[in-house]
Amino acid sequence: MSKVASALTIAGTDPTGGAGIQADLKSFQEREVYGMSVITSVVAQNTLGVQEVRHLDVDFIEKQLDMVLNDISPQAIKTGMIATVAMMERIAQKIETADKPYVIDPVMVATSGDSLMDEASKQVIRDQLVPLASVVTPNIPEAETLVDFKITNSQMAEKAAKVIVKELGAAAAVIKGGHLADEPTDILYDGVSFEYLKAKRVNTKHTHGTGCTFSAVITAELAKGKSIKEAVQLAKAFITDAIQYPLELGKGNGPTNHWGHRLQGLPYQREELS
Ligand code: PXL
Repeated sequence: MSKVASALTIAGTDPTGGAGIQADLKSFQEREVYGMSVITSVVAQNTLGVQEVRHLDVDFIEKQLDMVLNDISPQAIKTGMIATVAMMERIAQKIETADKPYVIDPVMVATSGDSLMDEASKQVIRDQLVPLASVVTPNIPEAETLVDFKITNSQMAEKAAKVIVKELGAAAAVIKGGHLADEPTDILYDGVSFEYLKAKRVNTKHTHGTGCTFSAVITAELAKGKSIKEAVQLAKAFITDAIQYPLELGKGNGPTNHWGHRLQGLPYQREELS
């Protein structure tokens, strides 16, 4: 048995490397977790926006999943962009069978404002994927879609997290506060208590792929056996550093800095599975 933790991301691509599969793999690597990936859609995009999306055939997505899961069993799985109902249903079956810690980034719209999901998929993510999740990581607009009410303050965000856990069936939810007016405080609810994860707002336009990176770090930490609370706390520190040390790349909303935490000295330990 390998002593290295591994994690699998099931998501779309970003050829400019800041979001999607590419961000996930970079984040896994930074946390010393062996990264694997199954591609759902190939996205022609850059830091300015999305130009075109090609969805892979559902049978072929399943084939990729089988090739990974029949060979190297990940300790945790995350999903990002899953654009269609057919993809979601097939992927949900595989995740249920795999029975591993599972993080959903319920990707609906890119940082650029471009939609990354069919309308009908929004119901399926709520009904079929969220109940399987260890952690769901919506931003405010995504949480609003999942719970079907407006979120304008932290009380509403707490209520949304509670609905996602108690009614929709996830083990935990983190509502990301980046879209709220003041401090970007995230709210974690694990079915028992709330935890407020605070950070100072950084004045930058380089936030492309923040959601992908944050949820990938949570996945990596769960793969190493960390608790949900520890994993989310570490991911918050990681993404704050990734935003704080921008790379100044691209003509639009540039990528975050996946090695920002090295500049900051975030606790970085080699983990071994027992
Ligand atoms: O962060 C959301 C996201 C997910 N997946 C892909 C993306 C983006 C945002 O740009 O491009 C492929």
